Amino acid sequence: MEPKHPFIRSCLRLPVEQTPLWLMRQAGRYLPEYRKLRAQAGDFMSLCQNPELATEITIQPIRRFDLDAAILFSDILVIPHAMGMGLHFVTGEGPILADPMRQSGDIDRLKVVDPNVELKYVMDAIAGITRELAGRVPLIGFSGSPWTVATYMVEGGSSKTFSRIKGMLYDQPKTLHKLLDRLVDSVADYLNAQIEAGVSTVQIFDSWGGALGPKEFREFSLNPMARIVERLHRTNSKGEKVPVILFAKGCGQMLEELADTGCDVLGLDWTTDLGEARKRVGDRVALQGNMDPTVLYAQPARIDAEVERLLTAFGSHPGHVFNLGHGMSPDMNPDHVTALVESVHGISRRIRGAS
Ligand code: 1CP
Repeated sequence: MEPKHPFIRSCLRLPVEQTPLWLMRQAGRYLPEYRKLRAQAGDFMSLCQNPELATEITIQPIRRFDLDAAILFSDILVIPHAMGMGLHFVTGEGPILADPMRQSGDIDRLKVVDPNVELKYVMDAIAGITRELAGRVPLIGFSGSPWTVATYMVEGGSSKTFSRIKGMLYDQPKTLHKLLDRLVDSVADYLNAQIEAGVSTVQIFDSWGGALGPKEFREFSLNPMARIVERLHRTNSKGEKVPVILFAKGCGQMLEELADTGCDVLGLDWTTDLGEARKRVGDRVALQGNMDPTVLYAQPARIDAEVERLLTAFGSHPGHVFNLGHGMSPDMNPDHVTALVESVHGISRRIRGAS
């Protein structure tokens, strides 16, 4: 049976009347209703671990805007947390992971994760969200890529230089591979459990793939992601296809090789030209993206012009999911999101010739 939701249809390169969109970090601090719940919960991990609150936060942007997909409210760092690493979020500074991975013995101490045990709260949230959405829009599940999650586990938090993990990459490549192998298993099991729990699509975020040169990217980021894509269940229990999206930030030069992983959709950041990218990948994969998120700081008329430019660059072929090239920021104006959603739907209907 053919999927009916425009988002899933576009992921599978089936024709649609208007281009579907969702926004990375569409739930979060730019929404006053999120800030209210966040203040009540106290800390970010309490929100993630409470299925009722995670459900409510996932639905908030869907209530406010005519978006075509919801994304599970969680974080890529729940995996290291489930493996036994202490995790807390410091406002303004980001995540802090206790006792970072520095040598082989540290990796031996990590727990083997059963996603239906240590991450049961995520599966419960997925059940709650799918019940609440009742088929209105599909739900996207996600995980970080092994390389991106490993950067936090080795650095102990966010990094600008990646000095620890790149030191490990060049000095102790076997140790890094050992950690990445553990993460390939955990991420594949985790995403398959999300699919079993009811998500309609999964996205792998390789937010820091762009920190690597092409040779190192192939070995330490692309290869682990390809092994995960191979292991994912591409059909759910209802017999529906489950598209797989890879978003590798800063990796525009690797599109052909990313498409070779067998994923369905490639997420693009804003530094790649959308029209050129389409020419390069042809009909092999759908593309997702790629408006510079900072365009949302401009007035609605300027947002319209940028949407028109991007939709025209992609053209009327099937296989485009509109998105930002990276996540929303806390100081963005929700009214500009309303304008963006109207603009993408309205302009794409015209370009696709349906009105
Ligand atoms: O204080 C707060 O309220 C926490 C802010 C916040 C939020 C809203 C964090 C902390 N994570 C999230 C949610 C989140 N994280 C989602 C939810 C769904 C949605 O998109 O609406 C998703 C998909 C993520 C994924 C995530 N977390 C990524 C990959 C995507 C990306 O932005 O590149 C990364 C790198 C993280 C790590 C992380 N989580 C939070 C922070 C502050 C960071 C560090 C970012 C950095 O190192 O710069």
